Amino acid sequence: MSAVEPVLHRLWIVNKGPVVSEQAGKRLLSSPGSLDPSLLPGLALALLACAGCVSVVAPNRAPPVEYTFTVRADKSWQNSGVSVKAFQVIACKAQGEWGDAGGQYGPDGNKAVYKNHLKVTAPAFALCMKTVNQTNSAFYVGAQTSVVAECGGQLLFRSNVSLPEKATGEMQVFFTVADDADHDGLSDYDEIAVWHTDPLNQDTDGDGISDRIEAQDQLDRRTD
Ligand SMILES: [Ca+2]
Ligand SMILES: [Ca+2]
Ligand SMILES: [Ca+2]
Repeated sequence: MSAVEPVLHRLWIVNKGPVVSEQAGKRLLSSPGSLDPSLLPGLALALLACAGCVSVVAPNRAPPVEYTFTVRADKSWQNSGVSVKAFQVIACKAQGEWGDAGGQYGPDGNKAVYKNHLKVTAPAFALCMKTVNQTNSAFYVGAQTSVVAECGGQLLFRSNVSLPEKATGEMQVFFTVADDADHDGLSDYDEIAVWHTDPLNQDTDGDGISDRIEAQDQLDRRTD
């Protein structure tokens, strides 16, 4: 499979990081030509440091490493062995199938039956993810998603609520873990390489709508 694409799932799990605005903006991102990226880092550093809203760190411009993990049809959380830090962006794609005589389910699970599990409402048997230190919440991954880590720890995967006894099959999960210096929910690499936004500014164009919301809006328009 090709590298994980920097896409945001339509069922984006609530980003608990500090974003500038959660309002449903409908403006497109500024065109790349409207920004001079070479001028932004210094100005953004100063503004953000004065505001005290984010720690000032250099953005990571390297493409993130892609990991692969196989999730068994199993009732337990399974440890991928990959660690994340709080506020890192985890982008996932998954494929495969598990089930039994009652049905076969891909990563998006049984969309006819939604279940609540660890504060996540997702299709039964859908693929879910959390860190080992998350005790009361998880993320719905499905076939594709991008989420912000709530806390640090190794990444665990399993189905949303228990699969039936004797279920078989497996899911292949392909994922990346990338830094997000400004905590806006877009990775440094994606901001630089894909969205042409400032990795040190949560609201590059200063319109009160965060870079992540504007990126999501662009994706929504592409898929409508
Ligand atoms: Ca960012
Ligand atoms: Ca940004
Ligand atoms: Ca904006």
